[in-house]
Amino acid sequence: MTTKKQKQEPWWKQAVIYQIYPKSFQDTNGDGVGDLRGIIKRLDYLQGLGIDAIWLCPVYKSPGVDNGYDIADYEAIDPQYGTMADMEELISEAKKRGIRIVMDLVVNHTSDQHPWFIEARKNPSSPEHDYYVWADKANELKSAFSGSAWEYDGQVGQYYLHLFAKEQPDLNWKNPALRQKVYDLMNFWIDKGIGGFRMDVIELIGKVPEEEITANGPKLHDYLQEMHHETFGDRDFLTVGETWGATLDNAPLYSDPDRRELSMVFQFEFMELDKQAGKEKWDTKPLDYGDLKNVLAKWQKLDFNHSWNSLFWNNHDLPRIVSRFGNDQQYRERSAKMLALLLHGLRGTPYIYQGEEIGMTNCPVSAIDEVEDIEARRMYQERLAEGWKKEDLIKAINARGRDNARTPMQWDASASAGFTSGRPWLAVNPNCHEINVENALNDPDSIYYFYKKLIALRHQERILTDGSFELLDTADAVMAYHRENAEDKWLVVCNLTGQEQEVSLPDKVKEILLANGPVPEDLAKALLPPYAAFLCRVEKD
Ligand code: TEU
Ligand code: CA
Repeated sequence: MTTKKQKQEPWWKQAVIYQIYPKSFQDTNGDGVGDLRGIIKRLDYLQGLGIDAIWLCPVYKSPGVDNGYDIADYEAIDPQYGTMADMEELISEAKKRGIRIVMDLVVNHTSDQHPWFIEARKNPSSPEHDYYVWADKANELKSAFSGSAWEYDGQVGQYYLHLFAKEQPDLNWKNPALRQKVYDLMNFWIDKGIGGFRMDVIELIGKVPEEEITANGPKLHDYLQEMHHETFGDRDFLTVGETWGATLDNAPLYSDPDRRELSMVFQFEFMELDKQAGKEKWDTKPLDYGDLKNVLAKWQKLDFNHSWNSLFWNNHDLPRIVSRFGNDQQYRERSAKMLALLLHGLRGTPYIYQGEEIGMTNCPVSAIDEVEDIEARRMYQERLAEGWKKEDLIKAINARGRDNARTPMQWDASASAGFTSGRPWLAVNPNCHEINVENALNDPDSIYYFYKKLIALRHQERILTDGSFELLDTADAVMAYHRENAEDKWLVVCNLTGQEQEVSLPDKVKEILLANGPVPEDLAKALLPPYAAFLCRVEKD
């Protein structure tokens, strides 16, 4: 026998990650805000689901202008979430259950309350001044949260850059001392035993504001290679970059292991398909199913030996997928399962956003004072001033607003859905009486058990991780594909619509692995009910 050392595949290639928005997950002290003890309390639930890691949205000390994406101290826990001892307990209790904690790393910008920025403002000759981006004149750059990206500081007599809210000043990555500070804070967390970082808007750190370059600046990949070397490089660690501008061409730059940057990226191409070209996220258009298929299939063409991709439908910035691409009324369960299978059958690392596993839906509001999210509030003010009608803006917020994903997790049918004994910081979706974890756990046919099965398959069946992908020729309303490796061949068939659809497929079914309803006997001439979805092992040619 040879003892040739096999290069071990990183754990995250066969893993499923669960995203937690801590403010809305579980409150334990009745203040209406989720907390770390609440997450600890629900670890058994997450272990039951079978996930491998938690991506934890920011819990660092923060004034909360953008719910924690404005950090005032990277090495402290915000008191509303608990203490550093709670955080350490979360890491160790999760580890006992085979779950790693992936922290959100927000280092494109800080809070304006961060001591660096306070000093930078007070003392323009301090080293901290150059940790931020200053200019004598504002150019055309816009903030993602409406208006100019430049704010005049009277004390300094200059403008500072903020690609998000004015309370989120951008860091100046050109400054090597600043970069070292960031690596230090990363190592602080690595030493605490976390399992990875999700890197917020990481594609922006190479910005060249004076040339109005933001994403994909010329130094971006140099910085990421330096970061890898100075921090997590030798660790068994997951890193995923939030990269709205990722393309098939640049995804390998981030994620080719030989380049020593990140494990994988989040690409958002499929999230822009129901947006009018050249407009903003609020300017929607109906989804063309052919476009969705093409984009999903296109990303499966990535060279997975030299790059890696993530798979997701939801996060804390996006509307709920069952309300968006599915049907959150008559076919809620069926369409939620269809979307789950469509995505989890693909190659990449799947992410599940809290509540997705029970088919949580969007939560409409009727007036702007019910909206918490800074992005939606700023857009509303800006467009109102431009002459838009209130009802159109509320409609846009209900379709695309970030609060849709941020309503409290629905644990049971009690008044505040088991989220809090107090008054929740954001109203609970009234459908919690029907849609909740307790009901899902009691129903063997629930969306929850469908997700649980998909996660188990990801762990047991190599074909999901290494199998090739082939899109089958069908009408736009149906997506069908093969996954295949040396031993096995699988078929996924999904009716993307609420109407019956005909398909004709060449496969002979050997075994049905998962389905959201009956599977047609004869695939050569089959009629798929609304949102039908099934996964089969089929005969290899
Ligand atoms: O989001 C990046 C980002 O570009 C968002 O503004 C996004 O365009 C929008 O929300 C989509 O609807 C990240 C975080 O995920 C988000 O929560 C933060 O607000 C933002 O960065 C700033 O840190
Ligand atoms: Ca609390």
